[in-house]
Parts: sequence; C-alpha cells; structure tokens
Amino acid sequence: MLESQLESLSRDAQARIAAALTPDALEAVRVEVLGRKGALAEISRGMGKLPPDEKKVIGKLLNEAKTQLEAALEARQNSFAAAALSARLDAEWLDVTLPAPGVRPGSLHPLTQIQQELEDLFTSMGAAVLDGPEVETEYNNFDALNIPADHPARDMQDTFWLEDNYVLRTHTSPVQVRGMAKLGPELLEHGTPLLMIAPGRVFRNEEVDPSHEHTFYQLEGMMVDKNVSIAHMLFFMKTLLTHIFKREVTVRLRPGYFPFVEPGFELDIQCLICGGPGCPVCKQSGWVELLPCGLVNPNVLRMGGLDPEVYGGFAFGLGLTRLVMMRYAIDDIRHLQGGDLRFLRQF
Ligand code: FA5
Repeated sequence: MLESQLESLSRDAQARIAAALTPDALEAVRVEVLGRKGALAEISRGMGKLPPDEKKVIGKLLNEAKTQLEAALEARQNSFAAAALSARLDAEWLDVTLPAPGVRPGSLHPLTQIQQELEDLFTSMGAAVLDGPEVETEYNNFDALNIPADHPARDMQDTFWLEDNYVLRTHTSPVQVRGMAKLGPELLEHGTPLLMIAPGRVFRNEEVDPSHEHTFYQLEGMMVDKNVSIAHMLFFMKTLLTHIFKREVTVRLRPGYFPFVEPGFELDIQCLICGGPGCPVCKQSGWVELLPCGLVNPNVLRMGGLDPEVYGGFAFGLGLTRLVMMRYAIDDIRHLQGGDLRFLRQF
C-alpha cells in the first residue's frame, strides 16, 4: 500500500518538476514533496507502524525516491540558471570590435584665434610680434610712457601694485618701451621701419561688469620711422578692422588723452551687439571704445633711446577682448574667462 503510494507520489513529483516554468514554481514542488512537512516526510512518519521487514523495504524505496527527486530538482534548477545567464548575456551584449568613440577634438579659445589671425596679418606686413612680462616694472608701465609718479593719468588705470615697484601691467604699452630698446636702433639705422605688435594679458583693479574685466587682453601696435603720419596709423587700424570683420564697420575718431601720444585719439566702433541704439555692452551709448591711438610722444621716443628730431611714430592699444566680443556678438565679457564649456564649444 505504502509502496504504490510512494511510486505514484514520485512519478507525480517528477512530472511537476519537469513542468515547473519558474524557480518559484520549482521551489513550491520541493517544499511540498521534500520539505520537512512534505509528502515524503509524512510517509516516513507512517513507517513507524510497519513491521520490521516491510519497514526495511519501504525505507530503501523512500531513500531512492528522495535521491532521484533531489537530482531532478537540481537538474531543473541548473537549467533555470543557464537560461538566466544566457538571457543576461543577450541583454548585456557588447561588440568589442567596434571602433572606440575617440577623443572629442578641442578648439582654440576665441581670443587665441583672433590673436593668431592678427599676428598672421601683421607679420605679413613685416611686423615683429613681441612679448612682454605680465609682472612689469613701475618704470616701464608708467614712467617711460611719460606718466611720472605724480601724474594724474596714473589714476586712469586702477593698478594692482606688487612689492618693490613692480605692478601687474595695466596695459601692453610697456612693450613699446621694450620694443624700442630691443629693435629700434638696429632696424632704424639700416633704414628699416620699426613695426611691431604685442598681444597679451593685462590687469586692472576694476569693478567687473558686462564690458569690464579685471583681467583682459590688449594688442599693442607701434611703428617708428622717419615721416610717420596719422595717415599711416589709420591705414594699419583700418586694415586690422577690415581683416577681422571682413566688412566695413562704422567707426568714429575722437580726441583722446594718453600721456604717451600726442595727438591722441580714441577710435570707437559702432556697437555690433545692439547695432547702435544702446545696450549694456556699449553702456547704452551705441559705441564701444576699441582702439585708442596717437602719434608717439617725443618724450617716449627719447626715453626709448631714439631721437625725436629724426624719428616719429604711431602707437595703438587695441582692446582685444572687446574686439572678440564684437566679432562674435558676445554680450557679456565674463563668458570669455568663465571656463564654461558650453560657451567654449561654440568656437
Ligand atoms: C590703454 O590701455 C592705452 N595703453 C592704449 C594706447 C596705446 C593709447 C597706445 C595710445 C597709444 P585704455 O585704458 O583706454 O588705453 O585701454 C585700451 C582698450 O582696452 C580700451 O579701448 C578697451 O577696449 C580695453 N579695455 C580697457 N579696460 C578694459 C576692461 N576693464 N575690460 C576689458 N577691456 C578693457
């Protein structure tokens, strides 16, 4: 009686194991058949009442059934694990033969791009490109440019003073002094005009707003030769602007005071952000100060070791950062050094 009950239980359990479609369904079969309160345990408990001979036979059959069912359960469990693994492999498939995405190409900062364009333009016209230190002597930044210690023009440029009469240069004009000393005598003696530009970073203790930074870029230009006139100066400045804007831009020339030029001018450009009516960049005036300039003051030539009776020159100090703003219609100077990649990736 117990024998046939065991046989049909075993057959039935085998069929259910084979039919289980999920690990949960399989576990339910295991608990029902092999669990502590399961069907086999119940048969095992009923064996107590059997005579010893029969007990032995049933005990053996019970063990065999248990072993077979455990093996069947394990095999089915393994098949679930294999299926899960292969599903995972399908889901996480990766083609290791695909080419790598590569490094995203960077680009030059718009200031660098325009600086390089101007360097190319001026070297094509025979100019030297000079560099000067950002930490400059008080003498080169002011005195040699005809701005002695007690001169009110020092107040025009709010200066970061360092120790021992050094300053963070407030403009690129000290490179005029360095350029004259380094190149002037040799070139001029051989009848070659001194033509130079000096792009670079300058510093002022400024209140920062849409058109003013404490750290910005200028490009100094200078020519010294015999018979240099304002017409030469205007030629170079017009060539510069046409080269950068690739079209005629509206400019105005008005008197400007700088102790190192005489006469001095301010060349303003009509604001290309608003087109004239006024905006925060042009301080509602419609014009942007871009290119102060003038004929080199004789005192500066003298301090540069050149004879003002023989030589004359012009100089200009382009606001390079503002030029970049005008070319790309950048409406706030702070974007340029803000380091925001969303801004920089546009160039
Ligand atoms: C000068 O710095 C003179 N050295 C220029 C010069 C050179 C005159 C040679 C004559 C002969 P100024 O302080 O105006 O001048 O500055 C020159 C240009 O720099 C300005 O026209 C403007 O375009 C730019 N600039 C001045 N201050 C700032 C600032 N805080 N932020 C951005 N650009 C500025």
